[in-house]
Amino acid sequence: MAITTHDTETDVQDRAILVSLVTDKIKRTGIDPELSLQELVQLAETAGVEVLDVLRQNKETPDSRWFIGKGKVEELRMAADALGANTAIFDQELSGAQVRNLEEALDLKIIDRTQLILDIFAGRAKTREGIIQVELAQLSYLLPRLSGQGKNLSRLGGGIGTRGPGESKLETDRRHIRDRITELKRQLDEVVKTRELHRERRRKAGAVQVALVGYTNAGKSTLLKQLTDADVYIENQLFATLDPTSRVLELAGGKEVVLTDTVGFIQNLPHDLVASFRATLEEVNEANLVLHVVDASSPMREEQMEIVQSILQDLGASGTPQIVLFNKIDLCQPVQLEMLPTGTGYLKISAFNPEDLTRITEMIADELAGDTLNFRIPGDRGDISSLLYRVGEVLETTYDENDVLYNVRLNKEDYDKWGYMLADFVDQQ
Ligand SMILES: Nc1nc2c(ncn2[C@@H]2O[C@H](COP(=O)(O)OP(=O)(O)OP(=O)(O)O)[C@@H](O)[C@H]2O)c(=O)[nH]1
Ligand SMILES: [Mg+2]
Repeated sequence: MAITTHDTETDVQDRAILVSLVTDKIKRTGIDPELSLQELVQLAETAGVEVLDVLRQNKETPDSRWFIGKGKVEELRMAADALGANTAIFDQELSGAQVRNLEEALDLKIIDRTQLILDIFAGRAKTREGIIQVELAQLSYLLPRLSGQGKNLSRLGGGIGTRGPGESKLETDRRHIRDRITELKRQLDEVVKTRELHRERRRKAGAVQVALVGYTNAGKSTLLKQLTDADVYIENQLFATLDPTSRVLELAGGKEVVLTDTVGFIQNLPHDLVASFRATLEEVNEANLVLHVVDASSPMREEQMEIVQSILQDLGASGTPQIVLFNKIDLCQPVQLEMLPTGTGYLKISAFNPEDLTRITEMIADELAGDTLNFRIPGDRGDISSLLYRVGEVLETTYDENDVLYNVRLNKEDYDKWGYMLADFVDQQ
């Protein structure tokens, strides 16, 4: 993707120069700094920022005072003057002192990747839960950056545009922010309890949960919409979805599952955000099956898949059965298609191809269907027979003297749940 710039100018728009510092430490992470920078451009544009230019520097370690080297600070000042920038956005996380020093030296608004992501989330939050979680993440990010901030406090919290925690909330001191954090956590606890009640109800109703997860912009919401006609927000931008949306999906064969769309993941997802969004992300933990949606056309496909897997691991959901959906194959080059892994658990799809949608529901049905087992039930154990009909799908019934032989399809969860009653009746031959 080319670095895009815009010519249109509005009064309120942030006009930014992006800055990337590649240190030895970053090189060791294996993340391509150029791809990361491309992503930063997308993030900035998503936040409504006009990207004017990009500056890069290679340096063993960051400068403790300026983050970038002194000479680069000068270069940034000249570029900002020449292009009329009012903001500099750094691709790596800055300390509070570095932000302050740069702001004073350059008279530019200084923002780092984390703050930019938090700003985008702030603009997206719609539900009470989402709004509380974002503010909590913003304040947690801000708090350690306030030391010695004095009167400049409100300036730091400004963020992109007029969003962010807002000046009114930040004009007081750290103690007030701590109080606010405590209050937000209390409110969040309440909302979380309500969410847990809903979840509990769904669990009791025996609903099978399927979660759409994946890197931001992979096509999760598009798939939810295509599969269930849900009226959800879809945009070619990062973090279009913030709050989980659930819809009933009917599978081939008539079985129904609850399909949930979730917030997209991204590399270096701010830690405060993950912590604050734990309740929302727990929807993923509850899932019986994870549909991992991948943008197969992305040059960062492999890195993105790894990032998603590591976040799933952090959430404790790495053991949940998973189907990988390689989406957007209509945008793939032939060579990209060839490189995609094949086999069970993988599907190559386009969200807009109805045949692929059918293949998805078939694969979900297969995955949830589980294995078939043979049971031998004595004629006087009608209780066990009816349990089999209730929890499994009886495929075949035959009679052998006083016993009834059943061939039953039973998924793993139901077998785990009812095994203590059924195990004695499994027919080994
Ligand atoms: N060409 C093509 N575009 C697709 C396909 N699936 C989704 N898109 C487009 O990709 C963009 C992102 O789709 P979304 O469904 O919003 O992606 P998401 O994964 O929900 O993204 P976030 O909510 O931001 O995490 C939209 O412009 C979709 O129209 C596909 O199979 N082919
Ligand atoms: Mg979405």
